[in-house]
Amino acid sequence: MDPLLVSLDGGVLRWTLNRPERLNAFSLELHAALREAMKRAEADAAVRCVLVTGAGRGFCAGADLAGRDVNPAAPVDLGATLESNYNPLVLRMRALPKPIVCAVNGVAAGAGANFALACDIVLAARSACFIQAFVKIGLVPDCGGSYFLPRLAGVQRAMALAMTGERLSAEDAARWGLIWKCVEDADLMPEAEKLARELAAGPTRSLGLIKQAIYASAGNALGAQLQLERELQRKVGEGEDWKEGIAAFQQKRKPSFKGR
Ligand code: LHQ
Repeated sequence: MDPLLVSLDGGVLRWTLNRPERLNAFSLELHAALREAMKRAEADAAVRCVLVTGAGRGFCAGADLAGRDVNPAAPVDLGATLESNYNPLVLRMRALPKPIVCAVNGVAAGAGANFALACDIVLAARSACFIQAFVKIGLVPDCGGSYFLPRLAGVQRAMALAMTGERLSAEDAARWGLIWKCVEDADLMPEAEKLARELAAGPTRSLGLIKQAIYASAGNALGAQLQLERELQRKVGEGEDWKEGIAAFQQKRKPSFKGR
């Protein structure tokens, strides 16, 4: 079975994590498929938004723990898989100059929870939940969790989530600002698809630079951020979509952005 289903429709590249019998846990094959899918998202101009979700009842249960040798003869370097798989994935997601929408359809645990938080706009079904499961097996948060959590939810909530591994409901995740919205289960895919389609029809250059600006703010002082805004506004000003945006406003019609 393909560990990742990939399809392109209306500018939306859909990634469906597809190992439902393991709650879509990350295997090496899934990582390899995500690398390919990311390559396509980066290179194909027809892709103007990515939509990520999971097959079956779970979103993603983190690293696949099933086949792990717990008594290996040689010492194991757990950092190696981060270096070769998770870290490049998260960095490429953040650097992709196109929006990534995540529809969390069920439990998101360990690296699965933080993979969701690495996306740009996250919606979750009411029955979904987020678990920083690492501590339960004697690990530390990875896949960006120790970066995203304190920034999204504050240090205190991040610390308690990471130290207890307590399950956070989708509703609380939305209330705490970890995610954009919690919606009824039946509404998750229609809402996420609607949002992804709208973004795919949006001014792609502008969306990519919005992403750059918002993420850069975490490491910038106000002065540097204002300079960045000036640079980014210059860049979008070299494209076509802003002209269409203003023309459409003046002509009282909907803009037809080309993503250029
Ligand atoms: C799974 C998994 C799974 C395989 C459920 N693997 N099969 C790790 C290691 C090294 C270096 C770098 O980074 C990392 C990153 C990490 O992500 S560490 C954290 C790994 N994830 C976890 O610790 C979560 C483990 N899973 C759970 O705690 C539970 O399954 C949750 C809370 C996610 C869901 O619970 P339930 O809804 O009760 O489902 P379940 O436990 O019955 O799982 C359903 C099936 O999925 C079951 O298989 P089975 O054959 O018995 O039906 C599980 O074994 C399998 N599964 N997670 N990570």
